[in-house]
Amino acid sequence: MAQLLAETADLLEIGAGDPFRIRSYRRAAEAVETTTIQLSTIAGDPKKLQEIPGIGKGMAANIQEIERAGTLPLREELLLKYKPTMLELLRLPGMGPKTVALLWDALQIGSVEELEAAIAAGRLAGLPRFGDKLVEKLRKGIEDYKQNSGRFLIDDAEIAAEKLIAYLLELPGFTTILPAGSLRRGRDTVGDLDILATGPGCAEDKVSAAVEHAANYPPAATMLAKGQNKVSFRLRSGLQVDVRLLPEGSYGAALQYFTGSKMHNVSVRQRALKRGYTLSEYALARVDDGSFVAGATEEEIYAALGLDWIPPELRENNGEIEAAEAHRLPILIEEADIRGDVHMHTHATDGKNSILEMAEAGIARGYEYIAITDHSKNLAMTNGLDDKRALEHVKRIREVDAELEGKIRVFPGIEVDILGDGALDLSDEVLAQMDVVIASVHTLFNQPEQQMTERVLRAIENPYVRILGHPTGRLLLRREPFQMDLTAVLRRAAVLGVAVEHNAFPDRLDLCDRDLRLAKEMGCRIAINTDSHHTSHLTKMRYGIRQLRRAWLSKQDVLNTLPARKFLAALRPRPT
Ligand code: DGT
Ligand code: CA
Ligand code: CA
Ligand code: ZN
Repeated sequence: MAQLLAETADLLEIGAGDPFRIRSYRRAAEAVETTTIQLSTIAGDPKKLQEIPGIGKGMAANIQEIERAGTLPLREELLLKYKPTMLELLRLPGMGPKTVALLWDALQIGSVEELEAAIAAGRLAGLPRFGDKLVEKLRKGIEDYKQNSGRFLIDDAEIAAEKLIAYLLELPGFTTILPAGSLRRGRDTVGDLDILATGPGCAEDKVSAAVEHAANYPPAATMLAKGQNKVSFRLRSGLQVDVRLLPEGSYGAALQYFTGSKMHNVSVRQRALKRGYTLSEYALARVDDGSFVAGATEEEIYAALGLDWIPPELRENNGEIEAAEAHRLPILIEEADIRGDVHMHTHATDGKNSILEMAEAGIARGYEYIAITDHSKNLAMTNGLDDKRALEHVKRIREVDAELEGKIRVFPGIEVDILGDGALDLSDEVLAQMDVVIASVHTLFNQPEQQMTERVLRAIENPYVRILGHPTGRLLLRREPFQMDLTAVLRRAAVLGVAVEHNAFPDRLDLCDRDLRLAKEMGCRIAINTDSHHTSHLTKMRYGIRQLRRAWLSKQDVLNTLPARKFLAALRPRPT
């Protein structure tokens, strides 16, 4: 819903529509995005809808229309006026509705392909505002976009999977339905969904009813294939889904096969062959007489091959098979091990909630501590804090901490900007008042590698910096990591005792799994944070946990599994 409303605002803006109207769509999109109320439960009640701040009478009607028809007539109308592909132009970095409007008015460019062709032909050169730099940025952006298109963020994929699974379970006869593939392995982005279902209703003589039920999934926008025990379709978002219905006896074999990764499966199959077995998506069987060995569960298949069961996050052919054989698989970190979240924002800057609300959300999750780390003034569009406001904020945080009487500890902190030359955005005297100083790059992402490396190295030399925030600056599917010698930065961070962050927000997820392994090898301390801008964001911790698990990390590798006092003591010591 939020996306449809935001897209409508974009399309109105491309058409230079009434600014008030545009703003009301944007506000509504934001309201829908952040409300904790499940809109489908109150969609029939315009009064209740209008109680949500940001939703007026007109927007309530729009929400009802979306709930009823799955889209918004105004959006469809505007798309017809331009081109349905217009919206994908907006996903390019540096592209806003005004630029899209300009390209459309001057050159009738309405898709990424057309823009690419126009750049290649040099047709942008004559346009006002399109200097060499911007054109080069767009060219690079198209390259990234094409590389990433067709993949989806892990939270979007998970939500789509959960909805589909809830729908499938409405038909009696299923006992287990799980996502396999990259989603089960916890990869940071997902290409398509592989959903595996089993139960008495999937037995050979009953499966056709289950296939029909799956094929009737209302959000399925395009049917791609309907077979005997398989249905494939595409959702409106473009995400492809393969649903497979399996008899109970081969569910484990199918789950193992479709979880992958391909390279893991190749190694496991070779191992099976060496032991006189064949492994397929149906069963583990003897080569000589084809007799059945195992198939109902993954555990019995791995056991028959002399292996401990391997957590899906490790199945990347990275040494997990050898470790499983030697009974040396790590005990991977779990979400329940996390005792605090130390990167989050409040409405003092660009967050949506108060200090107390964030603390209460932390209590609700069973945390022992949080840190409030708002932005600094360099990020003017977030209303970032200057020295004076930062000190006032510390005072308020301490007051809330005291009011809560130990129900949760609320540490004063800051996410201070690393300026272009590596200096920090706030004075040392102010940083000295904070328990958790996170230093992050938020601007000037395009510096050459050496300059960026020196910039970040200089920043972490500041003795008050305790955590390096989202260390690569990537935005999944939108922005590549900036150029930096990460190894050099991690090496120095380890020496200084500066912890590196894993940012659990699903469009960041940096350090990535590979870099987390590197950080551990270099002896770095690691903290995992959600970077929440809303109380509801604290739950995003789980996406980051998946990445830590993919990096083979255990509880003791991560600082914020420690109790409050030990956590503070494990951070880089304050200068004396
Ligand atoms: P994705 O969808 O690109 O994010 O990545 P996956 O890993 O979900 O890949 P997908 O959907 O193509 O296939 C799901 C799993 O099925 C894959 O991880 C392993 C298994 N699989 C698919 N095709 C093959 C194949 O040709 N050979 C083998 N050994 N396994 C395959
Ligand atoms: Ca997949
Ligand atoms: Ca697939
Ligand atoms: Zn940040």
